[in-house]
Amino acid sequence: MKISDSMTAAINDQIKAEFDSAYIYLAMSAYFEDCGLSGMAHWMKKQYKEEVEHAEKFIDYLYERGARVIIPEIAKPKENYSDALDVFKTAYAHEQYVTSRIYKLVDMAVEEKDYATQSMLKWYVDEQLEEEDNTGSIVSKLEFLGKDNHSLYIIDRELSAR
Ligand code: OFO
Repeated sequence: MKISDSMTAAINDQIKAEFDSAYIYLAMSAYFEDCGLSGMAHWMKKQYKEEVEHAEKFIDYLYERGARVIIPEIAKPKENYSDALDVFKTAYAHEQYVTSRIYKLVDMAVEEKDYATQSMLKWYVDEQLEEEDNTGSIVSKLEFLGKDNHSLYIIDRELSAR
């Protein structure tokens, strides 16, 4: 069955959102490098690569459905943050936003009775659960341990193991 034009457009829009996410995390990685927090920079760089994979997975899905992929323009990400907690709070809020986008795609696929897209999106629903949990738990850790250099050193070392 042919994928609808509206679903193709919505997935193309999500491809852009995934690349935008990638750039946001790459900019966060650069911010951490500049602060000398190389473990956090490493964590964000990994996140950037994951987001590129998310975009590619959508691209491959549209290819599979014989639909046209539009390679998007990527928005310039924010460069500066007040501290590590600010960065991870922003990342957590961003993942909640992305989850809401994925849920809208699911709603659309259900409305259109597009079972193949519903099945494909299941992976993203599960992935978003993990993404929110990952960023949210780092926010909790930063809030719990505080912002002093010793706490930052411990969390930075922990994140370097990702
Ligand atoms: Fe693609 O999950 Fe984060 O944004």
